[in-house]
Amino acid sequence: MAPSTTLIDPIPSPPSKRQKIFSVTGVNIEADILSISDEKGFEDTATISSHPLRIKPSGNAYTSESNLRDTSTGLFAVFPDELIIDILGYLDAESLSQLGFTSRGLYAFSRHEELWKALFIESPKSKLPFTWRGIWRRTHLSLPFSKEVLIPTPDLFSDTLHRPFHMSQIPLKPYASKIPSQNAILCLPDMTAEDFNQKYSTAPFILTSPVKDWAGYKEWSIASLVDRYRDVRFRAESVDWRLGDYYDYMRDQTDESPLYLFDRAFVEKTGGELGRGFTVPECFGKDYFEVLGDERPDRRWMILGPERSGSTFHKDPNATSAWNAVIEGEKYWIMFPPGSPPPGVYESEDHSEVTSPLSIAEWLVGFHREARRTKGCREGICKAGEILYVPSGWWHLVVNLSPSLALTQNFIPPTQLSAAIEFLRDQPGSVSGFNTKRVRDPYGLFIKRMEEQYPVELQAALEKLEKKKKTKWGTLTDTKGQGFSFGFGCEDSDEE
Ligand SMILES: O=C(O)CCC(=O)C(=O)O
Ligand SMILES: [Fe+2]
Repeated sequence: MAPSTTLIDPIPSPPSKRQKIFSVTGVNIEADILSISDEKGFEDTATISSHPLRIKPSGNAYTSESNLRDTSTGLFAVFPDELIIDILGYLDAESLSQLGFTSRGLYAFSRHEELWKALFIESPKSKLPFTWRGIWRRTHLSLPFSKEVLIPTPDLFSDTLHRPFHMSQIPLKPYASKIPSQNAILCLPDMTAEDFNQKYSTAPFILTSPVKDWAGYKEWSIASLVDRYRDVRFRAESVDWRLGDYYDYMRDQTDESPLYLFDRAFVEKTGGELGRGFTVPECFGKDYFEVLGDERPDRRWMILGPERSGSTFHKDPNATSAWNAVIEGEKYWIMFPPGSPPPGVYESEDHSEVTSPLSIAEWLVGFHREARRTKGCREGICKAGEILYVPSGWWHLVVNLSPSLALTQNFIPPTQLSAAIEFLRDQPGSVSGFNTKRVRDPYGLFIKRMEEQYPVELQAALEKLEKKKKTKWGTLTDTKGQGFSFGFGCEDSDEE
């Protein structure tokens, strides 16, 4: 592939020192000790490890006499790097390994971890108990670290091969520090339902007390959960892994976007034990989606992931709001109000699709600075024992600053009823989570149930929508009637 315009390793500042790092995965690698700083001068001395095979970004090819990707990949050399990876994606493990023996260039391509991740996840091995071995390739081949032979290819320049590992090494904590005071999400100890409905339900906030009072909160931790449910399978993206296997993975991996455990059946899987432990905070008590009974979409999830895992930008489904309670760890949230997609995120005209092909690290590296300066941006860190409220229609990206365990629930609070009705009525193609065999018309069903159980509230919400349609303001803005108010920082947010 033609070298890109990057002439040097795209790391913010030059390396000051090098040192040997002995990683948990057993790969001894040299690392650059770097000082990362932003335009406001935050400093974080961080370690960015070189690629395990010492592969470098494409731009460095300009300063080198040759590039293994051109001289040592045979006929593959005519293809762009991404296409080579796509083609290798059709090979089975045996063929991929054999191809790697043919040349140093193809050896480097054949070690690309994304290929091995796909091979393992799609293989029956991933459905059986397995031993996680620090990287996908070793895990798939059941290869102990001691049998691993690494041949460095420092004369191979490829953004495609270099980028994922590099992204996995970029320190993310600096992005969560020095939150500008005007962006800081409002923090309050607790809230009454009345205050929530009258003053606070249209902007994010963090409650700092309620989770600490949950029965069992003190006994819960990632480790105790794993101890008790080690052999129970939980959903992590497209796989159902035993919790013990996921825990081993979580503690020793270098993925750009670590597999994130997101399980909707955690109450059933733990014999009701986890369900009994939490109480919905009083202010979130009213939930109009309850009228759907068994026909409502999934509403609660247990979320577990390592440092750097998280959720890329999205809005919650069906214009629902959500609360997210952290049991262990810390989460950095960056949010934007309805109608204001974050920089770098593009929505289709009918709002049915969101395009953000970027990983969390890529988005932070490329867009965080601009996002912070964008009107409406809200940021905060939700710590263990705290709960964050996500209002309907708000965009959010979440990154775990340390290994985190959280519970989350989606709901329709009174002030967001009209937003949910509008969504179900006007965006049927984007409605999700319903069992389509049982529910053919989610909007019709919701209206029918509301008429039966809350006719007055339904009428008021429909009138609100009618009024919105008639007013010029309503047609000019698509904010679902939600403004956003400026918050006050938590005591310990880093004000400038
Ligand atoms: O904890 C997280 O990663 C955020 C989860 C989230 O945004 C969601 O469940 O919709
Ligand atoms: Fe969400």
